[in-house]
Amino acid sequence: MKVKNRIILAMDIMDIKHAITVTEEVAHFIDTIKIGYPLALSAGLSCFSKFKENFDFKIIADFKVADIPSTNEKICKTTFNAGADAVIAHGFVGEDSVSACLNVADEKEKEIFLLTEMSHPGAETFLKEVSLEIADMGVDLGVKNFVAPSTRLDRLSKIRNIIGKDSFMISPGVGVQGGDASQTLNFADAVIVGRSIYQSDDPAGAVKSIIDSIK
Ligand code: NUP
Repeated sequence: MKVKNRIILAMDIMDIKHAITVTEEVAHFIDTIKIGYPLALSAGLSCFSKFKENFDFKIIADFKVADIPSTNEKICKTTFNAGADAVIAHGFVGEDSVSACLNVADEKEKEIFLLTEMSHPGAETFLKEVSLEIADMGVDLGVKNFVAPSTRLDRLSKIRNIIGKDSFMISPGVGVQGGDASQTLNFADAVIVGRSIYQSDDPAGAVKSIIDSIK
């Protein structure tokens, strides 16, 4: 996946009209959007097609899929059928659950992003212990796309070493959570940014200043 300006907009505004209005302001700079539970649960899965009608964007569904294989399969099928180009899946559930997501993605010619370590402080309690092994497992399974935190650059760097330079890595946590876009992009291929853009009085200006900071 190639991402324009190396910035993915995390659209967590929960009102679809407002979400589209704010996205319009930054649409010139962006070609990939991440939609998760906040908007999908408020507006329904039809929010994917609404975005597709309005923008020529790729959509990453951030559903952090983390169930038994047969349920993961159903979740991924429904999400891809609704128009998502990629789905984020959790790795801690193990090989069979991740494989179920990968199989559906292959069948539908879509993509899976494997979530390794998360960006919030609570991830240190449990997830950090296993995130490098999750990355390893992803490589063994043939996963091509990974998610890892911009808030812990040492971990981001370790995860990059495991997945190799040819894997694609996207990184949330820039801005409000404390991560720095430019430093993150030393390891990641693109940053995921939400509140610093969509809560700004000037979303386009906010995107521009990130672009300037990463040049
Ligand atoms: O580890 C993760 N951290 C994280 O923030 C994995 C995620 N998917 N996210 C998501 O990235 C989070 O749910 C939100 O949609 C986005 C970051 O948003 P913000 O902190 O820039 O507002």
